[in-house]
Amino acid sequence: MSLTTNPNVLKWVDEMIALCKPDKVVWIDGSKEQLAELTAQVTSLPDGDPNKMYHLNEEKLPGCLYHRTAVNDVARVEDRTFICTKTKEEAGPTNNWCDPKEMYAKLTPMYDGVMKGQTMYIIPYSMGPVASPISKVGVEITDSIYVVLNMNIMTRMGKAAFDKLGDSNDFVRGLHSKADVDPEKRYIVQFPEDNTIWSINSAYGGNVILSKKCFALRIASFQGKNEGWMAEHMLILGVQKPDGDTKYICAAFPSACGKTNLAMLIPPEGYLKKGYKVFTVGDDIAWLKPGKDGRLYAINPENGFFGVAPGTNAKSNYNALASTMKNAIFTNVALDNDTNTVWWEKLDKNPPVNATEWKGSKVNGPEFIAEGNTLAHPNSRFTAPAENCPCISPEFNNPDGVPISAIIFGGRRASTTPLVYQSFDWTHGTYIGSAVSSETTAAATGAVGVLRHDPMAMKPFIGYNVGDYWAHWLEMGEKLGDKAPKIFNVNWFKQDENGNFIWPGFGDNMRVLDWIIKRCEGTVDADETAIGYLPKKADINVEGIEDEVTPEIMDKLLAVDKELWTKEIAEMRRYYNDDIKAKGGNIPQALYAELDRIEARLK
Ligand code: OXD
Ligand code: MN
Repeated sequence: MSLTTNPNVLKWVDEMIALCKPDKVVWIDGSKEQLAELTAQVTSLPDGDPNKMYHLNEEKLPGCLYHRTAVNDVARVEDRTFICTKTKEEAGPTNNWCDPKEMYAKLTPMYDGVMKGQTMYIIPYSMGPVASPISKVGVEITDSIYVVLNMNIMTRMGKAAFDKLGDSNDFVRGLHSKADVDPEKRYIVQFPEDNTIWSINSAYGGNVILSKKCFALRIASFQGKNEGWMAEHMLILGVQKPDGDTKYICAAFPSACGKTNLAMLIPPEGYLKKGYKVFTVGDDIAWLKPGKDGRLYAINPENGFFGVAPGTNAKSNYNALASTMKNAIFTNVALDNDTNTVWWEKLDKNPPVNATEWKGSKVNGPEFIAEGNTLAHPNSRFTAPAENCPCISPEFNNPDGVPISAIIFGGRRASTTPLVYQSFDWTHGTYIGSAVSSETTAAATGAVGVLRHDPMAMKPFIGYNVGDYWAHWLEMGEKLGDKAPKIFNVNWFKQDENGNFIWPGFGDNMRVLDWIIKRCEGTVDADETAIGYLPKKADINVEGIEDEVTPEIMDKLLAVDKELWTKEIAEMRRYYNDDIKAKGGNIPQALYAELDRIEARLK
């Protein structure tokens, strides 16, 4: 029985049923009983079935499930991701584009009868608290129970989303089929003008949890441009100061640069003693809209964390690890067969001897690693409910969101970029966002360790022309005026001549947040340099880490090397001209003017 009488939903669902021809259709109401039934089904599949999920140790990991995807289906596939706007210009130089008619014509035969013999699940969900005016509704159709169970963690899933929608046509239509999981026929396609997403031949999270990158970033960024708000690849955190006041900060870093770690940071001892606390509102995506008081407010549209497992441990991110301890899903990590628990690289120093590695072979963990293998895939993931997080913000479900004081950009940069600096104003901050670049990691397929431009950490996620996206940023700044958040840039990854990281990072990043907050409050001075405002050396609190971060190291961390920056600016001009403008991106004149100004100051 359908869960809604919304004629727009029913019409679309009927069309998709006619296309995919499932044997059975199940509307997902989000009830405990239905989820238990689906869990029972998927865990009772025989070993070797590609859809199989496994229960884990009920005492140690209650309610947790384990799954392995196909070995060629382990990450987002940017080369097979398309933005299908009417014209190529609208999609711009950072996206693969195809004419929507052509793309529908190509994919329709692939979906034709694809669910024969199978069940179609229809998942209504809300992105953001159901009661929030900033939230939006999506419906995902899928043939995968794994997707249903992930969507249950990552979104507010179930009938309440249809109640929110009423009879409106403003919902995002997502269609997913695993099909044959054939990488040659894998497509992740956004049709922003139709509020539609089609994903086929993948069963990996980032390609199939359509609420996440496809809706909450690609489609939502397009909607935001048209409706006067912003969808950004940003964590949201709150720092509660000893006086009880909480300042909220958003930060955009490219994939796998530690957004989840920063979002869940535990302040160093000295700060804890003084009474500082950090609260997580979101770890990956922020939807930002001006509020009634003219300030910028953020909600986290998601309801869970889809985090990279390797590297997560009690020290690097205690709160993330704690979030995975119940009702979580683990994908492509390793199993400890003695305890029926999970393991991944850097979880601890004791890889299981009786292990199953991420591809499914039984191995001796320590020996397997000694032979140069990893037990977990480098992009293996946990899907964990936000409510599990020990430091989840009391404002997490606030329909109005939280007021943002600062926006931080950053990336992995071995040199050039100092630990932290502040933009002169919003326009300069927009330039800084456009200049985000990072050494690549394993979150997407492709070479690892190569420097790539990733404007606002949104390169794979901007649902329209990047030049227009920058123009939208500038417009938002104008609208916000002097109520706009202050914009900063950070780099936790600076290295010395021997390739060692010179900033301790993790919880110690609190020391940088402290400076940022003081700048927002106007209680600390700064040095004006060619690239922006830099901290005076004594203003980054190093109490407790003086041995590690000596004054000489601090000099290095805060250095603005003229030669390197002259090269950086030349590279940015090349990037603007060759990679963006020459390929159809309309770069706002104001950004070129920023480039000119930095260049002049460097001279
Ligand atoms: C993610 C990503 O999964 O950015 O969050 O790749
Ligand atoms: Mn991300």
